[in-house]
Amino acid sequence: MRSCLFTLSSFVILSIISPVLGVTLATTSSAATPTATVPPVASVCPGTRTKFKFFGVNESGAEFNGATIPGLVNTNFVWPRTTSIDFFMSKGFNTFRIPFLMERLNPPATGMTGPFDQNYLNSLKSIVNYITTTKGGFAVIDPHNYMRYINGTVISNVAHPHGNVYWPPQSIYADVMNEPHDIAVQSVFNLNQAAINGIRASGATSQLILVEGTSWTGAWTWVSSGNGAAFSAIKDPNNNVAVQMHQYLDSNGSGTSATCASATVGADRLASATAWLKANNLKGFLGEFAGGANDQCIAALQGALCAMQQSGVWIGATWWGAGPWWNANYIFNIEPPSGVAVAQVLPQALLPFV
Ligand SMILES: *[C@@H]1O[C@H](CO)[C@@H](O)[C@H](O)[C@H]1NC(C)=O
Ligand SMILES: *[C@@H]1O[C@H](CO)[C@@H](O)[C@H](O)[C@H]1NC(C)=O
Ligand SMILES: CC(=O)N[C@H]1CO[C@H](CO)[C@@H](O)[C@@H]1O
Repeated sequence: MRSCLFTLSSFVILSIISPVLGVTLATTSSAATPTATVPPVASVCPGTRTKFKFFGVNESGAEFNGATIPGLVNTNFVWPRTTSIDFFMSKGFNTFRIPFLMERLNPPATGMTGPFDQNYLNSLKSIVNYITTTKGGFAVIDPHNYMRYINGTVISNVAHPHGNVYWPPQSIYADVMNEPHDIAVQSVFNLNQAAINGIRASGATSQLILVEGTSWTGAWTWVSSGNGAAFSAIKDPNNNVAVQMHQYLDSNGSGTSATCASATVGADRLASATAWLKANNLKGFLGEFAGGANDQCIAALQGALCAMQQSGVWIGATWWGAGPWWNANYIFNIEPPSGVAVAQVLPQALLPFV
């Protein structure tokens, strides 16, 4: 999401039901069942498709209230519910992107390359291990920092939160950095390339790494922003990198309205990025995407996912977003049992593409 982390914090506070409820609800959330039927995929997406290797949701919460550092768990931030993971895996999804804050993992007192906060690290490991080792899914570790650390200072080293975190399972993936913006494209490229090199040098040689460009890594502006020209040079010594892009379907692409620009806006906005991926022999991963819970957006979402699977160059996608603290009416909330996207968007727009 392209909006500034700090300005969104008051919105997030309003969204919090209660830290206590966050725990209580966990025991009931797996009972949810979508109410709409799942259309046969051939009816919404005919022809030959390549299924996603990675398909799932963002699991938000550990990055909430980013202006409060370090913040208190279950008061200012929250970790995903295991029952939410269970719910999505029971429906055939396998991938969870876990946003976290670098200021909480690497406390400001000792800085970005200092020691980790052990409580925060252990909680991150706990949910990641649940997803990967316990459930057999994939976890994408996402420093939700917009390429900035403490009060908006642009950072110079993004390898640390990845390269030094515990990495044994093959199924833990590094998202280098969420949504850099207002930083020159070549600087963002250089930081991503340095992160790949650093992560590989630290011994994590087999995991997928996802790079993100500037301009909030938008798919619709991937080429026009200059990301395309710069990122065509991305190199991974272990040859296991994909380009993560984000795409919202409202008029200005910011993910702040439940109204989609048109019924075909999903496929339209992805077209130039898909062509770029093909031309550069690279793979794409749509790490954030969403539209409102209405017929026009469902059509636009189906069109986007269909175009992606028909192209064969997109290896994954994660919906924004699930998580314990979204207000039930938050326009893209897919947290079971009653997030606004559960009843219709999930069965009609997402499940056909599992
Ligand atoms: C960040 O900004 C706030 C508000 O100006 C200030 O109180 C705080 O000390 C700053 N933090 C650091 C680490 O510079
Ligand atoms: C995008 O449009 C919405 C209204 O749909 C508005 O609230 C929001 O501020 C706009 N965001 C940007 C970044 O222009
Ligand atoms: C679209 C959207 O809701 N984006 C979110 C991006 O991440 C921050 C931190 O969780 C949220 O505050 C935004 O709302």
